[in-house]
Amino acid sequence: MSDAPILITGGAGFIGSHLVDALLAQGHAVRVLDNLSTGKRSNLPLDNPRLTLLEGDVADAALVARAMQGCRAVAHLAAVASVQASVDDPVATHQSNFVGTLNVCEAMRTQGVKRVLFASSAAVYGNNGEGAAIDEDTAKAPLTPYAVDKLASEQYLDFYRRQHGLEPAVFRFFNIFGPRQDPSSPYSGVISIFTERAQAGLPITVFGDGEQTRDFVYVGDLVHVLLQALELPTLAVGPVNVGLSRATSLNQLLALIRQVTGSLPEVSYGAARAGDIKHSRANNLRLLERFAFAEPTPMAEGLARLLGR
Ligand code: NAD
Ligand code: UD2
Repeated sequence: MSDAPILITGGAGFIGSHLVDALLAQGHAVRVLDNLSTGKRSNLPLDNPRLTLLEGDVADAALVARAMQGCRAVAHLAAVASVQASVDDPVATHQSNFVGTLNVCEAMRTQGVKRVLFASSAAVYGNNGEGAAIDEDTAKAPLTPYAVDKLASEQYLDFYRRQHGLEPAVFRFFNIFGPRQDPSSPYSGVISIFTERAQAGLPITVFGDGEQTRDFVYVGDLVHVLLQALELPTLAVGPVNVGLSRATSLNQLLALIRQVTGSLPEVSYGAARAGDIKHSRANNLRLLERFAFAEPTPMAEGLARLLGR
């Protein structure tokens, strides 16, 4: 195994820190670049000598170049993950969500690093494909600055592939859940909000009738795919949806939380969120073609891990 580290931008965050754990467990050296805006030191095993944390911003080109030195691959996960933050302040989030990607590409080009994983989002499809299983060729409709920056990042990565031989593995995540997902904003992932409130005995609000569905993926199953993308000798070109192609409604989710915890606090139903997508589900045939994907973690089991049961 090469001793050259793998750089993980955003490695102190929810998804990044699970990837860090998995890589360290495999014996790899890992370098994290994170500005700790939503990520936390406590998400990282900082006493592990194979892990280095560089605190700083992916918008800082010189710092990204320094972080890249001697690395053998990159997982570029750093971004302001809140869509609402991008709507409120497109200029600031663009620095993280787009300029950061460009800095990663440039640092890779100048230092000859080839392999990069990129965390894109189902947000690039907007409302297109709603109701059907969305495949990667579904027309793109980025409706927010967040989605525009993700799609533009994908396209820049493809430019660097064609022009400079980068090997990007672009993943469009659907709804990822698991331990360490931050529940603190109203726009945080619904599972992190519902489970935190269920544990605290606080009332839960469902926006709409609860019959809207999402394609929830346990973070450990995503990490299993990311690990493969770092190691495969060759990568097929083109983005890959990360979803299970399974629809779970919020009402089903609440029933599962009740099953795992034994009880539920008061649940009320309010107005649906403006612009909320009713049904979001991935066509994941490309994922299954390109990566080994064992039977996914059942929702109840993922919830039990999240709830520490
Ligand atoms: P997260 O907020 O926990 O992780 C993002 C990390 O990036 C944090 O540690 C944060 O401190 C860091 N970061 C943000 N801006 C930075 C900057 N300018 N410089 C350096 N570090 C910076 O969120 P997450 O859910 O773990 O998201 C990881 C990636 O996956 C993001 O790119 C996000 O857009 C994408 N994604 C997540 C989901 C999901 O369901 N969680 C869905 C689609 C896409
Ligand atoms: C996800 C992403 C978003 C964007 C979008 C693209 C997350 C956190 N959000 O939004 O970044 O990529 O997909 O399609 O991954 N809800 C409640 N009560 C609450 C919170 C949420 O009822 O307290 C509802 C919400 O109205 C929605 C569902 O739960 O119908 C899921 O909400 P979400 O914010 O977890 O995710 P989503 O799919 O809207």
